[in-house]
Amino acid sequence: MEVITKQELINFEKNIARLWEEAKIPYPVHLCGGNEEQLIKIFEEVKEGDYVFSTHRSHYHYLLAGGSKTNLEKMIIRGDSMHVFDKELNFLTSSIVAGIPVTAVGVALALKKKNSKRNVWCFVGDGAEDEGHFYEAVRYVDGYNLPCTFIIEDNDRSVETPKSSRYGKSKMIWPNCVKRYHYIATYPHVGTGNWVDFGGFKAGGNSF
Ligand SMILES: Cc1ncc(C[n+]2csc(CCOP(=O)(O)OP(=O)(O)O)c2C)c(N)n1
Ligand SMILES: [Mg+2]
Repeated sequence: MEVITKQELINFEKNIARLWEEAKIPYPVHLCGGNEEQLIKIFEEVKEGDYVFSTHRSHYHYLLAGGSKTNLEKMIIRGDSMHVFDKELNFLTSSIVAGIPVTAVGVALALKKKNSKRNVWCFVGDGAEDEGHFYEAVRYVDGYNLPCTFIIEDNDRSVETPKSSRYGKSKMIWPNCVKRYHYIATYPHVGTGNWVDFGGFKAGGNSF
């Protein structure tokens, strides 16, 4: 798989932000940022032919799964930032929070039945971690030992709300098929100010 660098990832999103600012993308876009190093490391384990399932914030996952920048930019410009799909790469997203784990489980079950060596990698945000659909998917994968790893991308935000406001001090202990990484998001958030001047790619007025 072609290796993409941290700087290339950042540059890609900066370019998308610029296109959005120039009103060349009249659709919602969820930028990535701040999690480049963690993702590059995780993707070292992803093998060609594996399935990668992502969320509304999928640009980095697609590029790291081997997707082409040109192809992704085209998809984003035509309004598909939240619906990135590539059959050749076994790459699929869902913009519904916690919508994708159930698909990941189904594919993992099929892979197991076929004695395939392929794995499923399913990314979710910490907001999706709150949802019942995620719990059900994890339980099934754990219970039937399916070839699926869930990765919680924990930026301590579901839109603008931190975990402490959502669930107090509650901390779930998940089985081994669930991994987590933490990051401080650097993308600008809608409603927090600085969409116009996203200078330095930091969220102005947003206290992460
Ligand atoms: C079922 C559903 N409810 C609400 C939304 C609106 N929504 C979009 S992103 C988001 C927050 C998701 O937070 P998280 O899963 O932590 O992902 P992050 O944006 O932090 O990467 C919400 C509620 C949605 N997409 N789907
Ligand atoms: Mg989050």
